[in-house]
Amino acid sequence: MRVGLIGHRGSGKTTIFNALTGQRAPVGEFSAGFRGEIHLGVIKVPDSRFDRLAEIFRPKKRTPAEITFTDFPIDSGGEKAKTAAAIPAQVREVDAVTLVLADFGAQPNPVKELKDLVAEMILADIAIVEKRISRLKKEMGSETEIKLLERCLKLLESERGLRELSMTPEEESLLSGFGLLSRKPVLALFNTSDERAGESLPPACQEELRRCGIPGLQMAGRLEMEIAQLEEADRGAFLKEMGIEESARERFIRAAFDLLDLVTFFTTVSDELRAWTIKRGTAAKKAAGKIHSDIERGFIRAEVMAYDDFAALGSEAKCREAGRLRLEGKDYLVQDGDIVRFRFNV
Ligand SMILES: Nc1nc2c(ncn2[C@@H]2O[C@H](COP(=O)(O)OP(=O)(O)OP(=O)(O)O)[C@@H](O)[C@H]2O)c(=O)[nH]1
Ligand SMILES: [Mg+2]
Repeated sequence: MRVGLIGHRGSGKTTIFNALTGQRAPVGEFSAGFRGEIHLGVIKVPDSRFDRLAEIFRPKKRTPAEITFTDFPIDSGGEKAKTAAAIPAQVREVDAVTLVLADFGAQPNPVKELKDLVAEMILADIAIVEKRISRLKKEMGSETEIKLLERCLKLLESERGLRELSMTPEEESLLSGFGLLSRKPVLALFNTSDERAGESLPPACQEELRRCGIPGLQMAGRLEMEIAQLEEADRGAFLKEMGIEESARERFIRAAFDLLDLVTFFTTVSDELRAWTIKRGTAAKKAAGKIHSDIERGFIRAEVMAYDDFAALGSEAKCREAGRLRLEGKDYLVQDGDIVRFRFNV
């Protein structure tokens, strides 16, 4: 899963990026010379079920689920913010957006930053949708698509995100290529000062989040960055001393899975155990597309075992015997922990 970090100048994007990935990308005023640079970091998603499956299968290769974080240079909140150019085009390629909001320093106003960013994402989508509509009109393109895009435009112009639009799967796929920002899952991350580590979100923030339908979490970025940059051996003791139970990374992963409603399924193909992240409620055929578009296209059926059954019975043969190996069709909704083998034909 690709997660993009965006936020106002100096809101702590790179600090949070370091906290989540353990990297040492330059932060603060000294980072001025590095502005414009994109930072990329990959972390593995810890999962005790994955570890247990690895013990049972003893696969040659183990590929846990990963999250790739991208820290984008951005002009949000600055001059460009009043145009559609504030958010770089690459953000369209991520699966989920995290808004980093400064809630530290002399006069923080994270609620305003949140509102600005939501507005900027809408502005950027308006530009894309308008351009596409005028092109379709000029080239006598599909009426269906024009109608759909005009519906989108109307909503955007009333300052509402496309997340609110209910669409048929066909409409969904018409739009999927544009990477519309206001349709992406979003998480608001309030970056607080060290003293407020572990506190819950103030009511004003919670209210604004509710209003725009965005889930939020709080993190003391600078402190968490320092912890993440400690040597592995010192980290545990430090966390204990500070009374912190879970690192920023663990907390973020849990929040992301929870708030973005993600689940994990496992595959074991050619001696590789692999974990995949999908949205809860994804149909088997679409989940197959996560692995390869050929498997989606040529989907025949999925052979599924629930993790709990497999862990209890200990082998595929035992699952089969106990009637716990199921054959599922393309519309089966893949469940958290499913161990899946796709049958396909290309
Ligand atoms: N007190 C405090 N300071 C922070 C926190 N997070 C970031 N800062 C400070 O804010 C400044 C900017 O942090 P960066 O992480 O570089 O912010 P950024 O959003 O990446 O900035 P640009 O890339 O320039 O837009 C630095 O001086 C940080 O030390 C925090 O949680 N608490
Ligand atoms: Mg930065």
